[in-house]
Amino acid sequence: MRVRYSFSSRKTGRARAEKTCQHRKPFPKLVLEVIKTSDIIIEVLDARFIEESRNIESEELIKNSEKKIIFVFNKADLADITKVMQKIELHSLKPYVFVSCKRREGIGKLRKLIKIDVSRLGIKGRKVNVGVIGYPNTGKSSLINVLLGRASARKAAEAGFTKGIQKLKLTDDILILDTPGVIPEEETGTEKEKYIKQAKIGVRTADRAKDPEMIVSELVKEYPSIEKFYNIESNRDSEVLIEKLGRKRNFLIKGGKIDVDRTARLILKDFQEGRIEAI
Ligand SMILES: Nc1nc2c(ncn2[C@@H]2O[C@H](COP(=O)(O)OP(=O)(O)OP(=O)(O)O)[C@@H](O)[C@H]2O)c(=O)[nH]1
Ligand SMILES: [Mg+2]
Repeated sequence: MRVRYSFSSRKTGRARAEKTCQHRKPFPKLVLEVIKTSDIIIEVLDARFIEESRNIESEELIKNSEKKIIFVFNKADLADITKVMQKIELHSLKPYVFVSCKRREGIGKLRKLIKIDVSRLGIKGRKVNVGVIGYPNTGKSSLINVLLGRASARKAAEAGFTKGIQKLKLTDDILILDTPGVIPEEETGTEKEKYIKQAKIGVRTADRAKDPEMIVSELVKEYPSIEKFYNIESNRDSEVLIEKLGRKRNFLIKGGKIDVDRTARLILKDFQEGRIEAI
């Protein structure tokens, strides 16, 4: 099956990169190259949206090439792990580890999982390559920086930040590969469902989102936590919520009307950055 990918555009640095291939390559060439080059692959998922942030196509490519895969559920500081474990069957995603790059939690366990795989592979005479893949904005570069204990992989709140493959030295024997976030075009769901899902993960951040009002209207239906967060009663009607919140924040345009776009983007930003509980 030919898999086509799309990706957003951000700039990334390449500080301390041992070897870089910074020029853009079309997907899936880049994904295939990462999988081909890597002995072990870490798929970084958003702990709040584990199923939604999985790249099934990439997982299949990895499985078919008989490479090891480790699942990292990042941004665990934003998720209620007990609820996540009740909601999702994690058995098929072993080995996995909940990580918070922000709080530097789960890193020791991840290091152990990498070491177990490295010693099982028993590669001699060359470095072991560990590729890090995942949707844009899941925290791949942040994870690498925490693993390395220094800011080497460039990260940013803006999705699509990393471009090209960046190779960094994890230990004398292990190289870690930072890659740009990838959205498979073969994602399931309607265009609208895909768009909402990507908005949740933050593939396109609030400042760049198209139609933030539509996204917010869907999020408000799904997450009562949004109303609670702003302490506004709106009966899950986003128009009412935006109107009341805009007025509260004094987000006004000419004629004293509410700046609907600005208010919707604020809600989306608070949601994407985890200030609002997503479960
Ligand atoms: N709360 C929280 N935020 C995180 C965590 N890890 C990363 N982030 C934030 O998520 C955003 C994206 O981080 P990056 O490391 O640039 O993500 P990436 O997957 O490399 O993104 P691309 O290169 O665009 O694919 C940044 O604002 C990070 O600060 C975490 O564990 N918790
Ligand atoms: Mg990155």
